[in-house]
Amino acid sequence: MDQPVMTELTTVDIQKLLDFLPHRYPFLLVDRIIDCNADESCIGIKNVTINEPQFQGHFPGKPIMPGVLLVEGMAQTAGALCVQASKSKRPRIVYFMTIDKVKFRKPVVPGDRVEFHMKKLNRRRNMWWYRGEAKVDGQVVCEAELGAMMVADGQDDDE
Ligand code: BDE
Repeated sequence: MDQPVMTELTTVDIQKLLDFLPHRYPFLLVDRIIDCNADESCIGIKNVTINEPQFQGHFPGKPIMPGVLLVEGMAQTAGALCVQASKSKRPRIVYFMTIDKVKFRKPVVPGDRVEFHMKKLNRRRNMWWYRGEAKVDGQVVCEAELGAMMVADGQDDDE
């Protein structure tokens, strides 16, 4: 029998998220991150509620989560993951550069708990690529591949 592999899956609660991400109301689109596995993978959680500004207009009388905001939630989840995983204490900023292979599978509505499953595809120097699947009740509602550049926030050189 193999020895059990020791893995430590960590949670980022909302207080820590507010440290890792610069986004604020109405544009912080993740409530919690669970199952962080170093910089490899994690799951962002967003609880969708009718009390969100986008539902005023998308659409009047027919609230549907805009698909681009699901992609933004993926980007924020992956951004928090690579900021948290970078061991350096120097502040970092993540710029998303590419979005590929996006598919919107099912509408997301108030009451849904969206999970942003993010998995690292590749990393080269300061570029990171992630594959994301947004799921509600275990069903994929949106998928995408994201590329981001992480740079020092300030005068410091990267790395
Ligand atoms: C399906 C797959 C992925 N994303 C969204 C859908 C979807 O069903 N969108 N529906 C939009 C919609 C908008 C209005 Br205004 C409306 O009256 C209805 Br009846 C809709 O289904």
